[in-house]
Amino acid sequence: MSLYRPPRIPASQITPEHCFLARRSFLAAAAGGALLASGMPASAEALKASKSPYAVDEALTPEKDVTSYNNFYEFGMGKGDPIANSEKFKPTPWTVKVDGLVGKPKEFGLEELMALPLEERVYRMRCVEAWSMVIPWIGFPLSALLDKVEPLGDARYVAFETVVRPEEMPGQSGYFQSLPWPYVEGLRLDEARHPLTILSVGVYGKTLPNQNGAPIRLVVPWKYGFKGIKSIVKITLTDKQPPSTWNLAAPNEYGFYANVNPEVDHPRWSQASENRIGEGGFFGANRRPTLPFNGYAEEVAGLYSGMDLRANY
Ligand SMILES: Nc1nc2c(c(=O)[nH]1)N[C@H]1C(S)=C(S)[C@@H](COP(=O)(O)O)O[C@H]1N2
Ligand SMILES: [Mo]
Repeated sequence: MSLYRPPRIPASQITPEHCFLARRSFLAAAAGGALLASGMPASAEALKASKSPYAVDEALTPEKDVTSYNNFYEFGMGKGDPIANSEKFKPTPWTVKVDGLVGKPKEFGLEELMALPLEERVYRMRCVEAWSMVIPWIGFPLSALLDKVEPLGDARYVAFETVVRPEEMPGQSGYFQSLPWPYVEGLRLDEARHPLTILSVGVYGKTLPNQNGAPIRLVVPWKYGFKGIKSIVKITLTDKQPPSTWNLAAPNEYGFYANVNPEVDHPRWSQASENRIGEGGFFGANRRPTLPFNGYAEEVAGLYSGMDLRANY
């Protein structure tokens, strides 16, 4: 599925060093003004969605932060790069191929997926870089899509793949090349089928901006943000644990499970607390404790009973 090539930036540079670079380009973008004022591409469309009971009772992160402080290495490594460099990306037309160990493999047109009952889910999100946001995603449970293809009895994992379009994604070629492409991710089938796991097609009442993973991306709120693979073109049911990009790039730093766990530090920094983006003061005084499973332990801890979460990080 993915032809692994060693990343051209050393693992030691991936984080948190790139956070500093990122912050600089973010501040530069903010100084430019225009980008932040129009976080939404002209093509953003209003979406109808029912409110879901899955909603955290915390202040939403401002839309301008959700759409301008991003990780999407296909458009560059800085937090301000995705909004600055994704203008040429064309999220329509789009299809998602679902294949592998399923009874009814199928390539779904985006329209068919957007016609599924959409819900707004206000989720707490946390990046392994120790910042967090509260985001009103719009989407549908991944299980609704899996049901349509009828997974076979021996399917145990779900593999995901991002589109490869170097001509529209400057981070996938030349000087900005950083990770092996395509970006890939995976979940165990029971994680994929959990009702909190959604495919998102919108945020803040509109279709997804390119920088947030248009037209369709994964959202798994109890895992570090890097599990939330963007601009998905392929979903494959398998009987083997699939590769995941950050685990390939730096296996000692990023595990397959990537559950938010304040007790298991990243080898180079603590995971015990986090900065909530947008709450005044950048990486300032607004540190809060990080919760086990990002606050979703009641719903998902049972998925991991009996597992050593220090070994399976
Ligand atoms: N294809 C792809 N998906 C990706 C990434 C990426 O670089 N490429 N970055 C991940 C990381 S590290 C994070 S924190 C989230 C960020 O999602 P957001 O920018 O919508 O907040 O996307 C994840 N999905
Ligand atoms: Mo991340």
